[in-house]
Amino acid sequence: MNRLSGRAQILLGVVMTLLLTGVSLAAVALLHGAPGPGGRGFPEAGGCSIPNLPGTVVNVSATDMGGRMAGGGMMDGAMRLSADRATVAHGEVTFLVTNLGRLSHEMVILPLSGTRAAGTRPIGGDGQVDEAGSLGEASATCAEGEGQGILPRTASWVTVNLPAGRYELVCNFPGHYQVGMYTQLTVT
Ligand SMILES: [Cu+2]
Repeated sequence: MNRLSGRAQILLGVVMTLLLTGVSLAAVALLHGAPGPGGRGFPEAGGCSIPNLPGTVVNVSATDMGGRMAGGGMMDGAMRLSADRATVAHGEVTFLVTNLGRLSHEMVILPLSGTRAAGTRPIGGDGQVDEAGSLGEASATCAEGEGQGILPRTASWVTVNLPAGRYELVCNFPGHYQVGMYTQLTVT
């Protein structure tokens, strides 16, 4: 191989690499830019393809500070679960939970009895709260319902029939509830 054809080959290699990079970037842009059939999810839901979601859709987002420790423990408020509304009409409701954090999370729907306020459930030795009375959960990656957790930058969803009442949406990964992963939802 002479020097010229060697250089030509290198040049061809560079051009091909640039071309392939361009194609990949365009494909990624298409995947991220195109709204799913439901079109109601956060764009940060990553590569998850979200189906048409039935009923009233409540968008829930999970955030964290990347598991950063402060003073040997996690600060209160270091992780959050927030919904785009505080009240919703009773009936068919779909929760679309998007994980914007850097750790895995989930969302469990628990009833709030009596006058109990969100965030005041007793926490067990395992760092979790009792899930008795759960109406459903979204804890699968890019899928509906129960799973092993919602990986960062992905989403999970669950459709439930909610009677009127007070509810608390919680993340029951060990330790997460006690540092702020809960929010109240009133069903009218
Ligand atoms: Cu969590």
